[in-house]
Amino acid sequence: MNEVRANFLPSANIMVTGGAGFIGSCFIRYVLEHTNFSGRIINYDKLTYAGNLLNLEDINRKFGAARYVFERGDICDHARVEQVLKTYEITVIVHFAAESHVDRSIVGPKDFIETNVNGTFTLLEAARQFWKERTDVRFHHISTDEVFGSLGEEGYFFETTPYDPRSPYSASKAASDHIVRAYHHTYGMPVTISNCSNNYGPYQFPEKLIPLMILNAMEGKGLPVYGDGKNVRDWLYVDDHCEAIWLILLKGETGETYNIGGECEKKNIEIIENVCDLLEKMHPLQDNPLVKQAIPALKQYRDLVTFVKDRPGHDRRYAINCDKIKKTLGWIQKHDFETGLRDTIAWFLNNSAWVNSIRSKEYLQWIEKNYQR
Ligand code: NAD
Ligand code: TDX
Repeated sequence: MNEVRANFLPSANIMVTGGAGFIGSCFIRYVLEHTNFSGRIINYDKLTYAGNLLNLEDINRKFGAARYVFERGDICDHARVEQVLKTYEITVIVHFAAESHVDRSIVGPKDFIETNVNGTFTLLEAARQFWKERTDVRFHHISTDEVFGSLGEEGYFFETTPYDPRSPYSASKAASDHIVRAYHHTYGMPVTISNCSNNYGPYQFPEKLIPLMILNAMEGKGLPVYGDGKNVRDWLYVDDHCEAIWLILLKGETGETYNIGGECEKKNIEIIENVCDLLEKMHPLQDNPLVKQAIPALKQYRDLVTFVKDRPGHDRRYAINCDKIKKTLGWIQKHDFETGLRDTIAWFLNNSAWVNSIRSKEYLQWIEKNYQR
Protein backbone atom coordinates (compact mmCIF):
# COMPACT_ATOMS: atom_id res chain seq x y z
CA MET A 1 0.00 0.00 0.00
CA ASN A 2 1.30 3.43 -0.91
CA GLU A 3 1.82 6.01 1.75
CA VAL A 4 -1.00 8.56 2.04
CA ARG A 5 0.74 11.85 1.33
CA ALA A 6 -2.09 14.37 1.50
CA ASN A 7 -2.85 14.12 5.22
CA PHE A 8 -4.90 17.29 5.02
CA LEU A 9 -7.27 15.82 2.44
CA PRO A 10 -9.82 13.79 4.45
CA SER A 11 -11.10 16.83 6.34
CA ALA A 12 -10.42 19.52 3.72
CA ASN A 13 -12.83 22.00 2.17
CA ILE A 14 -12.73 20.91 -1.45
CA MET A 15 -13.84 23.16 -4.26
CA VAL A 16 -15.01 21.07 -7.21
CA THR A 17 -15.37 23.16 -10.35
CA GLY A 18 -17.86 21.86 -12.91
CA GLY A 19 -19.43 19.66 -10.23
CA ALA A 20 -22.85 19.85 -11.88
CA GLY A 21 -21.54 18.18 -15.05
CA PHE A 22 -21.21 14.51 -15.88
CA ILE A 23 -17.87 13.53 -14.32
CA GLY A 24 -17.80 16.26 -11.64
CA SER A 25 -21.14 15.16 -10.19
CA CYS A 26 -20.03 11.52 -10.22
CA PHE A 27 -16.84 12.54 -8.40
CA ILE A 28 -18.80 14.39 -5.69
CA ARG A 29 -21.08 11.39 -5.20
CA TYR A 30 -18.10 9.03 -5.11
CA VAL A 31 -16.17 11.04 -2.52
CA LEU A 32 -19.13 11.60 -0.21
CA GLU A 33 -20.50 8.08 -0.44
CA HIS A 34 -17.49 5.82 -0.92
CA THR A 35 -14.45 7.32 0.82
CA ASN A 36 -13.42 8.29 4.35
CA PHE A 37 -13.71 12.00 3.47
CA SER A 38 -15.23 13.93 6.36
CA GLY A 39 -14.85 17.52 5.11
CA ARG A 40 -17.05 19.66 2.89
CA ILE A 41 -17.42 19.86 -0.89
CA ILE A 42 -18.20 23.18 -2.53
CA ASN A 43 -19.54 22.62 -6.01
CA TYR A 44 -18.65 25.71 -8.06
CA ASP A 45 -20.42 25.64 -11.41
CA LYS A 46 -21.72 28.17 -13.92
CA LEU A 47 -24.57 25.86 -14.98
CA THR A 48 -24.05 26.07 -18.72
CA TYR A 49 -26.25 23.89 -20.94
CA ALA A 50 -24.18 20.91 -19.65
CA GLY A 51 -24.59 21.62 -15.94
CA ASN A 52 -27.58 20.09 -14.21
CA LEU A 53 -28.31 20.24 -10.48
CA LEU A 54 -30.59 17.23 -10.82
CA ASN A 55 -27.33 15.24 -11.14
CA LEU A 56 -26.83 15.82 -7.41
CA GLU A 57 -30.35 16.11 -6.09
CA ASP A 58 -29.93 12.93 -4.01
CA ILE A 59 -26.59 14.10 -2.59
CA ASN A 60 -27.98 17.50 -1.65
CA ARG A 61 -30.84 15.83 0.20
CA LYS A 62 -28.71 13.18 1.85
CA PHE A 63 -25.72 15.21 3.02
CA GLY A 64 -26.98 18.77 3.58
CA ALA A 65 -24.97 21.99 3.84
CA ALA A 66 -22.45 20.71 6.38
CA ARG A 67 -20.98 18.37 3.76
CA TYR A 68 -22.13 19.68 0.37
CA VAL A 69 -22.79 23.22 -0.89
CA PHE A 70 -23.55 24.53 -4.37
CA GLU A 71 -22.20 27.95 -5.41
CA ARG A 72 -23.12 29.19 -8.85
CA GLY A 73 -20.23 30.97 -10.53
CA ASP A 74 -17.98 31.26 -13.54
CA ILE A 75 -14.33 30.19 -13.33
CA CYS A 76 -13.53 33.23 -15.49
CA ASP A 77 -14.82 35.56 -12.74
CA HIS A 78 -11.79 36.27 -10.53
CA ALA A 79 -13.67 38.16 -7.82
CA ARG A 80 -16.31 35.45 -7.46
CA VAL A 81 -13.71 32.66 -7.33
CA GLU A 82 -11.75 34.61 -4.72
CA GLN A 83 -14.88 35.11 -2.63
CA VAL A 84 -15.66 31.39 -2.62
CA LEU A 85 -12.04 30.45 -1.81
CA LYS A 86 -12.09 32.81 1.17
CA THR A 87 -15.60 32.08 2.41
CA TYR A 88 -15.01 28.35 2.61
CA GLU A 89 -11.25 28.42 3.31
CA ILE A 90 -10.66 26.12 0.39
CA THR A 91 -7.47 24.04 0.52
CA VAL A 92 -8.12 21.66 -2.39
CA ILE A 93 -9.40 22.48 -5.87
CA VAL A 94 -10.47 19.69 -8.20
CA HIS A 95 -10.93 21.34 -11.56
CA PHE A 96 -13.41 19.71 -13.94
CA ALA A 97 -15.17 22.82 -15.31
CA ALA A 98 -14.75 23.04 -19.05
CA GLU A 99 -16.48 23.22 -22.36
CA SER A 100 -16.15 19.54 -23.14
CA HIS A 101 -17.65 18.67 -26.51
CA VAL A 102 -15.44 18.47 -29.61
CA ASP A 103 -18.29 19.07 -32.11
CA ARG A 104 -19.30 22.27 -30.33
CA SER A 105 -15.69 23.44 -30.37
CA ILE A 106 -15.68 23.06 -34.16
CA VAL A 107 -18.89 25.07 -34.58
CA GLY A 108 -17.92 27.75 -32.01
CA PRO A 109 -14.41 27.69 -30.48
CA LYS A 110 -14.67 30.98 -28.55
CA ASP A 111 -16.29 29.61 -25.38
CA PHE A 112 -13.64 26.87 -25.28
CA ILE A 113 -10.78 29.37 -25.23
CA GLU A 114 -12.64 31.49 -22.73
CA THR A 115 -13.52 28.77 -20.21
CA ASN A 116 -10.80 26.19 -20.73
CA VAL A 117 -7.84 28.56 -21.13
CA ASN A 118 -8.79 31.87 -19.48
CA GLY A 119 -10.97 30.17 -16.87
CA THR A 120 -8.20 27.78 -15.80
CA PHE A 121 -5.75 30.67 -15.65
CA THR A 122 -8.17 32.75 -13.55
CA LEU A 123 -8.72 29.88 -11.14
CA LEU A 124 -4.98 29.25 -10.77
CA GLU A 125 -4.24 32.92 -10.23
CA ALA A 126 -6.97 33.29 -7.60
CA ALA A 127 -5.68 30.16 -5.85
CA ARG A 128 -2.08 31.41 -5.96
CA GLN A 129 -3.06 34.72 -4.40
CA PHE A 130 -5.17 33.01 -1.74
CA TRP A 131 -2.78 30.16 -0.88
CA LYS A 132 0.46 32.13 -1.27
CA GLU A 133 3.38 29.76 -0.51
CA ARG A 134 1.33 27.08 1.27
CA THR A 135 2.26 23.49 0.53
CA ASP A 136 -0.60 21.80 2.45
CA VAL A 137 -2.96 22.55 -0.45
CA ARG A 138 -3.64 20.95 -3.84
CA PHE A 139 -4.83 21.94 -7.30
CA HIS A 140 -5.85 18.91 -9.36
CA HIS A 141 -6.51 19.53 -13.04
CA ILE A 142 -8.65 17.13 -15.08
CA SER A 143 -7.54 16.81 -18.67
CA THR A 144 -7.93 14.54 -21.65
CA ASP A 145 -6.01 12.09 -23.82
CA GLU A 146 -6.97 14.27 -26.80
CA VAL A 147 -4.06 16.62 -26.02
CA PHE A 148 -1.72 13.93 -27.39
CA GLY A 149 -3.25 14.00 -30.88
CA SER A 150 -4.23 11.01 -32.99
CA LEU A 151 -2.72 7.52 -33.18
CA GLY A 152 -2.46 5.16 -36.16
CA GLU A 153 -3.16 1.43 -35.84
CA GLU A 154 -0.33 0.95 -33.34
CA GLY A 155 1.01 2.62 -30.21
CA TYR A 156 -0.23 4.30 -27.05
CA PHE A 157 -0.24 7.67 -25.34
CA PHE A 158 2.19 7.82 -22.41
CA GLU A 159 2.53 10.66 -19.90
CA THR A 160 5.68 11.62 -21.82
CA THR A 161 4.06 11.69 -25.29
CA PRO A 162 4.54 15.15 -26.86
CA TYR A 163 1.38 17.24 -27.11
CA ASP A 164 -0.22 17.45 -30.56
CA PRO A 165 -3.81 18.69 -30.12
CA ARG A 166 -5.87 18.96 -33.28
CA SER A 167 -9.32 20.34 -32.43
CA PRO A 168 -10.15 23.68 -30.79
CA TYR A 169 -11.30 21.63 -27.77
CA SER A 170 -8.08 19.64 -27.40
CA ALA A 171 -5.94 22.71 -28.11
CA SER A 172 -7.73 24.59 -25.32
CA LYS A 173 -7.23 21.66 -22.91
CA ALA A 174 -3.55 21.40 -23.92
CA ALA A 175 -3.09 25.11 -23.22
CA SER A 176 -4.70 24.73 -19.81
CA ASP A 177 -2.43 21.77 -18.95
CA HIS A 178 0.63 23.86 -19.80
CA ILE A 179 -0.55 26.76 -17.64
CA VAL A 180 -1.17 24.42 -14.69
CA ARG A 181 2.35 22.97 -15.07
CA ALA A 182 3.80 26.47 -15.32
CA TYR A 183 2.22 27.37 -11.96
CA HIS A 184 3.96 24.38 -10.43
CA HIS A 185 7.38 25.04 -11.93
CA THR A 186 7.31 28.81 -11.52
CA TYR A 187 5.43 29.37 -8.28
CA GLY A 188 5.75 25.96 -6.63
CA MET A 189 1.99 25.45 -6.53
CA PRO A 190 1.23 21.84 -5.51
CA VAL A 191 -0.56 20.64 -8.62
CA THR A 192 -1.36 17.27 -10.13
CA ILE A 193 -2.80 16.58 -13.59
CA SER A 194 -4.67 13.62 -15.01
CA ASN A 195 -5.30 12.90 -18.70
CA CYS A 196 -8.02 10.40 -19.27
CA SER A 197 -9.80 8.63 -22.08
CA ASN A 198 -13.49 8.66 -23.09
CA ASN A 199 -15.79 8.33 -20.09
CA TYR A 200 -19.26 6.83 -20.15
CA GLY A 201 -21.93 6.13 -17.56
CA PRO A 202 -25.10 7.56 -15.97
CA TYR A 203 -25.81 11.31 -16.20
CA GLN A 204 -23.66 11.83 -19.31
CA PHE A 205 -25.01 14.64 -21.43
CA PRO A 206 -26.65 13.20 -24.55
CA GLU A 207 -24.45 14.98 -27.07
CA LYS A 208 -21.63 12.46 -26.48
CA LEU A 209 -21.62 9.23 -28.48
CA ILE A 210 -23.01 6.65 -26.03
CA PRO A 211 -25.92 8.58 -24.44
CA LEU A 212 -26.84 10.14 -27.79
CA MET A 213 -27.11 6.69 -29.38
CA ILE A 214 -29.13 5.31 -26.45
CA LEU A 215 -31.66 8.15 -26.46
CA ASN A 216 -31.94 8.38 -30.25
CA ALA A 217 -32.54 4.65 -30.53
CA MET A 218 -35.12 4.72 -27.73
CA GLU A 219 -36.98 7.38 -29.71
CA GLY A 220 -36.58 5.82 -33.17
CA LYS A 221 -34.26 8.57 -34.42
CA GLY A 222 -31.27 8.08 -36.74
CA LEU A 223 -27.95 6.98 -35.21
CA PRO A 224 -25.40 9.24 -36.93
CA VAL A 225 -22.04 7.53 -37.50
CA TYR A 226 -19.29 9.93 -38.52
CA GLY A 227 -17.19 8.85 -41.51
CA ASP A 228 -16.60 5.10 -41.79
CA GLY A 229 -17.33 4.44 -38.09
CA LYS A 230 -13.89 2.90 -37.62
CA ASN A 231 -12.40 5.62 -35.41
CA VAL A 232 -11.25 4.09 -32.14
CA ARG A 233 -11.74 5.39 -28.60
CA ASP A 234 -10.62 3.90 -25.27
CA TRP A 235 -13.68 3.63 -22.99
CA LEU A 236 -13.55 4.19 -19.23
CA TYR A 237 -16.47 3.80 -16.83
CA VAL A 238 -16.91 7.10 -15.03
CA ASP A 239 -16.75 5.63 -11.49
CA ASP A 240 -13.33 4.16 -12.26
CA HIS A 241 -12.17 7.60 -13.36
CA CYS A 242 -13.44 9.20 -10.14
CA GLU A 243 -11.71 6.60 -8.01
CA ALA A 244 -8.44 7.30 -9.85
CA ILE A 245 -8.75 11.04 -9.20
CA TRP A 246 -9.33 10.44 -5.49
CA LEU A 247 -6.23 8.21 -5.35
CA ILE A 248 -4.15 10.88 -7.07
CA LEU A 249 -5.34 13.42 -4.50
CA LEU A 250 -4.45 11.09 -1.65
CA LYS A 251 -1.20 9.60 -2.84
CA GLY A 252 -0.07 11.34 -6.04
CA GLU A 253 3.18 13.29 -6.23
CA THR A 254 2.75 17.00 -6.80
CA GLY A 255 4.01 18.15 -10.18
CA GLU A 256 3.17 14.75 -11.69
CA THR A 257 0.83 13.79 -14.50
CA TYR A 258 -1.14 10.54 -14.51
CA ASN A 259 -2.80 8.89 -17.50
CA ILE A 260 -6.12 7.19 -16.78
CA GLY A 261 -7.60 4.84 -19.36
CA GLY A 262 -10.09 2.04 -19.73
CA GLU A 263 -7.71 -0.20 -21.71
CA CYS A 264 -10.84 -0.90 -23.70
CA GLU A 265 -10.44 0.12 -27.32
CA LYS A 266 -13.56 0.00 -29.50
CA LYS A 267 -14.46 1.23 -32.96
CA ASN A 268 -17.40 3.64 -32.89
CA ILE A 269 -19.53 1.35 -35.05
CA GLU A 270 -18.97 -1.51 -32.59
CA ILE A 271 -20.20 0.68 -29.75
CA ILE A 272 -23.32 1.68 -31.66
CA GLU A 273 -24.08 -1.93 -32.57
CA ASN A 274 -23.54 -2.96 -28.92
CA VAL A 275 -26.02 -0.30 -27.80
CA CYS A 276 -28.58 -1.51 -30.38
CA ASP A 277 -28.18 -5.16 -29.43
CA LEU A 278 -28.47 -4.48 -25.71
CA LEU A 279 -31.55 -2.34 -26.32
CA GLU A 280 -33.16 -5.22 -28.26
CA LYS A 281 -32.89 -7.22 -25.02
CA MET A 282 -33.60 -4.50 -22.46
CA HIS A 283 -36.27 -2.49 -24.33
CA PRO A 284 -37.52 -4.65 -27.24
CA LEU A 285 -38.97 -2.83 -30.24
CA GLN A 286 -42.42 -4.38 -29.76
CA ASP A 287 -42.61 -2.79 -26.27
CA ASN A 288 -41.40 0.61 -27.43
CA PRO A 289 -44.36 2.88 -28.28
CA LEU A 290 -42.13 5.78 -29.34
CA VAL A 291 -40.46 3.76 -32.09
CA LYS A 292 -43.67 2.03 -33.11
CA GLN A 293 -45.20 5.46 -33.63
CA ALA A 294 -42.18 7.00 -35.41
CA ILE A 295 -41.26 4.07 -37.71
CA PRO A 296 -43.87 1.28 -37.54
CA ALA A 297 -41.95 -0.88 -40.04
CA LEU A 298 -38.60 -0.83 -38.17
CA LYS A 299 -37.32 -4.39 -37.70
CA GLN A 300 -34.30 -3.81 -35.44
CA TYR A 301 -32.55 -0.89 -33.73
CA ARG A 302 -29.47 -1.43 -35.92
CA ASP A 303 -31.53 -0.28 -38.92
CA LEU A 304 -31.45 3.23 -37.44
CA VAL A 305 -27.68 3.50 -38.14
CA THR A 306 -26.97 6.30 -40.63
CA PHE A 307 -23.49 7.06 -41.96
CA VAL A 308 -23.03 10.84 -42.10
CA LYS A 309 -20.34 13.34 -43.12
CA ASP A 310 -17.18 12.93 -41.05
CA ARG A 311 -16.23 15.29 -38.20
CA PRO A 312 -13.64 17.79 -39.55
CA GLY A 313 -10.15 16.78 -38.37
CA HIS A 314 -11.59 13.64 -36.78
CA ASP A 315 -8.85 11.98 -34.67
CA ARG A 316 -8.52 8.36 -35.79
CA ARG A 317 -7.50 6.50 -32.67
CA TYR A 318 -6.92 7.17 -28.98
CA ALA A 319 -5.33 4.58 -26.68
CA ILE A 320 -3.95 5.27 -23.24
CA ASN A 321 -1.11 3.56 -21.45
CA CYS A 322 -1.98 3.86 -17.75
CA ASP A 323 0.77 1.70 -16.24
CA LYS A 324 2.07 4.62 -14.17
CA ILE A 325 -1.07 5.08 -12.04
CA LYS A 326 -1.47 1.31 -11.74
CA LYS A 327 2.11 0.74 -10.59
CA THR A 328 2.65 3.82 -8.43
CA LEU A 329 -0.81 4.33 -6.89
CA GLY A 330 -2.32 0.85 -7.15
CA TRP A 331 -5.33 1.92 -9.22
CA ILE A 332 -7.20 -0.53 -11.42
CA GLN A 333 -10.37 -0.36 -13.50
CA LYS A 334 -13.20 -2.25 -11.81
CA HIS A 335 -15.86 -2.14 -14.52
CA ASP A 336 -15.76 -4.18 -17.69
CA PHE A 337 -17.31 -2.62 -20.78
CA GLU A 338 -20.21 -5.02 -21.20
CA THR A 339 -21.49 -4.55 -17.65
CA GLY A 340 -20.77 -0.82 -17.71
CA LEU A 341 -22.70 -0.34 -20.94
CA ARG A 342 -25.64 -2.44 -19.69
CA ASP A 343 -25.77 -0.42 -16.45
CA THR A 344 -25.62 2.82 -18.41
CA ILE A 345 -28.48 1.81 -20.72
CA ALA A 346 -30.52 0.65 -17.72
CA TRP A 347 -29.93 4.00 -16.05
CA PHE A 348 -31.17 5.94 -19.09
CA LEU A 349 -34.20 3.65 -19.41
CA ASN A 350 -35.09 4.15 -15.73
CA ASN A 351 -34.48 7.88 -15.40
CA SER A 352 -36.99 9.55 -17.65
CA ALA A 353 -37.31 12.59 -15.32
CA TRP A 354 -33.63 13.35 -15.84
CA VAL A 355 -33.89 12.75 -19.59
CA ASN A 356 -36.90 15.07 -19.81
CA SER A 357 -35.07 17.78 -17.86
CA ILE A 358 -32.32 17.69 -20.48
CA ARG A 359 -34.80 17.57 -23.32
CA SER A 360 -36.49 20.76 -22.16
CA LYS A 361 -33.28 22.78 -22.43
CA GLU A 362 -32.47 24.68 -25.60
CA TYR A 363 -29.67 22.27 -26.49
CA LEU A 364 -32.02 20.07 -28.50
CA GLN A 365 -32.60 22.77 -31.09
CA TRP A 366 -28.85 23.33 -31.21
CA ILE A 367 -28.14 19.66 -31.78
CA GLU A 368 -30.77 19.41 -34.55
CA LYS A 369 -29.42 22.52 -36.27
CA ASN A 370 -25.71 21.87 -35.97
CA TYR A 371 -24.82 18.25 -36.04
CA GLN A 372 -27.55 15.75 -36.66
CA ARG A 373 -26.13 15.75 -40.19
P1 NAD B 1 -19.58 18.29 -18.88
O1 NAD B 1 -19.70 19.10 -20.13
O2 NAD B 1 -20.58 17.23 -18.60
O3 NAD B 1 -19.60 19.26 -17.60
C1 NAD B 1 -18.90 20.46 -17.57
C2 NAD B 1 -19.38 21.26 -16.37
O4 NAD B 1 -18.61 22.47 -16.28
C3 NAD B 1 -20.84 21.69 -16.46
O5 NAD B 1 -21.49 21.45 -15.22
C4 NAD B 1 -20.78 23.18 -16.75
O6 NAD B 1 -21.88 23.91 -16.26
C5 NAD B 1 -19.48 23.56 -16.06
N1 NAD B 1 -18.87 24.76 -16.64
C6 NAD B 1 -18.63 25.02 -17.95
N2 NAD B 1 -18.07 26.23 -18.10
C7 NAD B 1 -17.93 26.76 -16.85
C8 NAD B 1 -17.39 27.96 -16.35
N3 NAD B 1 -16.93 28.91 -17.18
N4 NAD B 1 -17.38 28.17 -15.02
C9 NAD B 1 -17.88 27.22 -14.16
N5 NAD B 1 -18.41 26.07 -14.58
C10 NAD B 1 -18.44 25.83 -15.92
O7 NAD B 1 -18.10 17.72 -18.90
P2 NAD B 1 -17.55 16.32 -18.41
O8 NAD B 1 -17.73 15.34 -19.49
O9 NAD B 1 -18.07 16.05 -17.06
O10 NAD B 1 -15.98 16.66 -18.33
C11 NAD B 1 -15.40 17.16 -17.14
C12 NAD B 1 -13.92 17.37 -17.37
O11 NAD B 1 -13.30 16.17 -17.78
C13 NAD B 1 -13.59 18.38 -18.46
O12 NAD B 1 -12.50 19.15 -18.03
C14 NAD B 1 -13.23 17.53 -19.66
O13 NAD B 1 -12.33 18.21 -20.50
C15 NAD B 1 -12.58 16.35 -18.98
N6 NAD B 1 -12.64 15.09 -19.71
C16 NAD B 1 -13.84 14.56 -20.09
C17 NAD B 1 -13.90 13.33 -20.74
C18 NAD B 1 -15.20 12.69 -21.15
O14 NAD B 1 -15.18 11.64 -21.77
N7 NAD B 1 -16.35 13.28 -20.84
C19 NAD B 1 -12.72 12.65 -21.00
C20 NAD B 1 -11.49 13.23 -20.64
C21 NAD B 1 -11.48 14.43 -19.97
O1 TDX C 1 -23.11 11.41 -33.20
C1 TDX C 1 -21.94 11.02 -33.10
N1 TDX C 1 -21.43 10.14 -34.03
C2 TDX C 1 -20.14 9.70 -34.01
O2 TDX C 1 -19.74 8.90 -34.87
C3 TDX C 1 -21.05 11.49 -32.05
C4 TDX C 1 -21.54 12.47 -31.03
C5 TDX C 1 -19.75 11.02 -32.04
N2 TDX C 1 -19.31 10.17 -32.99
C6 TDX C 1 -17.91 9.69 -32.92
C7 TDX C 1 -16.86 10.77 -32.81
C8 TDX C 1 -15.79 10.11 -31.96
O3 TDX C 1 -14.92 9.35 -32.79
O4 TDX C 1 -17.81 8.94 -31.70
C9 TDX C 1 -16.55 9.16 -31.05
C10 TDX C 1 -16.80 9.71 -29.66
O5 TDX C 1 -17.32 11.02 -29.81
P1 TDX C 1 -17.66 11.95 -28.55
O6 TDX C 1 -18.56 11.24 -27.64
O7 TDX C 1 -18.04 13.28 -29.08
O8 TDX C 1 -16.23 11.99 -27.81
P2 TDX C 1 -14.78 12.47 -28.28
O9 TDX C 1 -14.84 13.39 -29.41
O10 TDX C 1 -13.94 11.23 -28.42
O11 TDX C 1 -14.32 13.29 -26.97
C11 TDX C 1 -14.62 12.77 -25.66
O12 TDX C 1 -13.52 12.12 -25.09
C12 TDX C 1 -12.45 12.93 -24.66
C13 TDX C 1 -15.13 13.86 -24.72
O13 TDX C 1 -16.22 14.51 -25.32
C14 TDX C 1 -14.06 14.83 -24.36
O14 TDX C 1 -14.52 15.76 -23.40
C15 TDX C 1 -12.91 14.07 -23.79
O15 TDX C 1 -11.87 14.94 -23.52
